[in-house]
Amino acid sequence: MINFSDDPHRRYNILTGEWVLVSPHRTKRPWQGKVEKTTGPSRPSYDPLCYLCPGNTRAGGHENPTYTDTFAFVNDFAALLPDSSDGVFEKGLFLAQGERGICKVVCFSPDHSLTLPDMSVEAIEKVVALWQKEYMELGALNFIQHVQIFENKGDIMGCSNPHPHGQIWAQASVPQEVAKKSAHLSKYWEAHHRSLLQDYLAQELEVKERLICQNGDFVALVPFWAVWPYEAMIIPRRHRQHIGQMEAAEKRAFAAILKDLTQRFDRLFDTSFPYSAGIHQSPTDGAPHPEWHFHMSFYPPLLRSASVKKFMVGYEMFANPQRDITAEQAAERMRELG
Ligand code: H2U
Repeated sequence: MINFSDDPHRRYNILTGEWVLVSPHRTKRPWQGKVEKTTGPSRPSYDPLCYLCPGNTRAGGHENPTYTDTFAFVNDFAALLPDSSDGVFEKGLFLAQGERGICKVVCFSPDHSLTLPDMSVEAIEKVVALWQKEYMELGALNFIQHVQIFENKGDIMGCSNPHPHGQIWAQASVPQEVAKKSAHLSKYWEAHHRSLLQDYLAQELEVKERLICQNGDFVALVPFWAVWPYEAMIIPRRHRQHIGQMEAAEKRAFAAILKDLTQRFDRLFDTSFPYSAGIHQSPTDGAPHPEWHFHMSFYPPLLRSASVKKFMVGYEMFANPQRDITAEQAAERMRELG
């Protein structure tokens, strides 16, 4: 039998089919590195030089409206374009495919000084409503098969501006992370006619070891197969394929658990916690996708303090991801921060 808190072992990710190496015995080794507390500089509510603040002119020359809650616009430096070629290039072993799409930037608040955990549940609910609207509208376009909603937060994650914002990339093909999950969700659906993630959630609720926080409609937990030290996932209790299916009360509950989880993150190392977060949900390719169960994942890089991050290098680049602190230990710390 494996002792999860002592023995090196591998854990399987049921959504992607990938493995993570867990080395819990290594958490007992001495740590001689720095542990710093970094409370970033406080920011004004309005920055005349910020390209996302209301009323300001963006780099592309467009002027932002004096928006009062949320605001979405087409990225002035979009990675995908709606009218580019979608032709295929194939010559010998060289294969390429033109990719069309639409990229948008979503401002969460007009207040430059805030981040999601600082915002009220009511204000976060408006962000959720905008995500729903964008998913439905972009997904309804004929050439769009997938809509990726995400937030990149913090300098350490390469975020270019502290103004609270996220992005949406909608495109003509289903990207590979989603395709992997689709394959595993489908296989389970075909075999059991049940949502894989709903059955996984039921098991997590029974053992309780990896739960962080929950409300009537959502559960936040550290997944069994977490790769990042404090990786987390928000899963709806009901089988919802995409965020467009959330009713008014669920929208409020989603906003509430987003606030609860991100506040805990900020308390963990007493810093505005950096992460990449994204919503995975049913592709918009016109197929019914009964297998899909939407969820939001948080991949935060920090390991030990506001300045000590985990590096995905060496063995992780060449073999497979590895972690020391177990998912159970991470979840326990996150629970205590409530
Ligand atoms: P990041 O902070 O995650 O880099 O996102 C900011 C996005 O805002 C980035 O994709 C876009 C950049 O292209 N942007 C504009 O669309 N207009 C601007 O005036 C500056 C930045």
